[in-house]
Amino acid sequence: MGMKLVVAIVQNDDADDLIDSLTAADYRATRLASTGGFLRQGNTTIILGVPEQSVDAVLSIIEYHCHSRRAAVPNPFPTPSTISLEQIAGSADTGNQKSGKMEIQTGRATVFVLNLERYERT
Ligand code: 2BA
Repeated sequence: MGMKLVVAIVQNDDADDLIDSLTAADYRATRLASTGGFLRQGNTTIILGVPEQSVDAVLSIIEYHCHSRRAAVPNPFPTPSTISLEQIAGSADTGNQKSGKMEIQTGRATVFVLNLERYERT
C-alpha cells in the first residue's frame, strides 16, 4: 500500500478545528509552529503520513476547515522611498506607517503531497 506525506500550511485560526477533525477521522497528524516567509507571522504546518487512497479525504477536510482571508498587513518590503530614517534606525512602528500597508488575500491552505519512500511506526 503506497503512503503519502501530506504537508499543509494553514492559518493559526483554522488549525485547532482542522486538527480536531483530522483526529476524529482517525488520521494521525503532527502540528508544527511555523512562520510564513513573506509576512513573517506565525502559521501552522501539519504533517500527516496517510495511505494513498486517503489523500483526497484529507484534502477535503483541509478545504472544509480552512478559509481564505483578506487582510491589510504591514508591507514586509516597503520601497526605499517609503522608509523613513526612524524606521531604518528601528525606532518607529512600521505597521503604523500609512505608506507601509498592503492588502493581501491569503489562500485557504498551501498543501504539498509527497511520495513516502518508507513509513514505520515502531
Ligand atoms: P507567507 O509567506 O507569510 O504568506 C502569507 C500570504 O501573503 C500569502 O498567503 C499571500 O496571500 C501573501 N503573499 C505571499 N507572498 C507574496 C508576494 N510575493 N506578494 C504578494 N503577496 C504575497 P498564502 O499564499 O495562502 O500562503 C500562506 C503561507 O503558506 C505562506 O505564508 C507560507 O508560509 C506558505 N507558503 C505558501 N506558498 C508556499 C510555497 N510555494 N512554498 C512554501 N511555503 C509556502
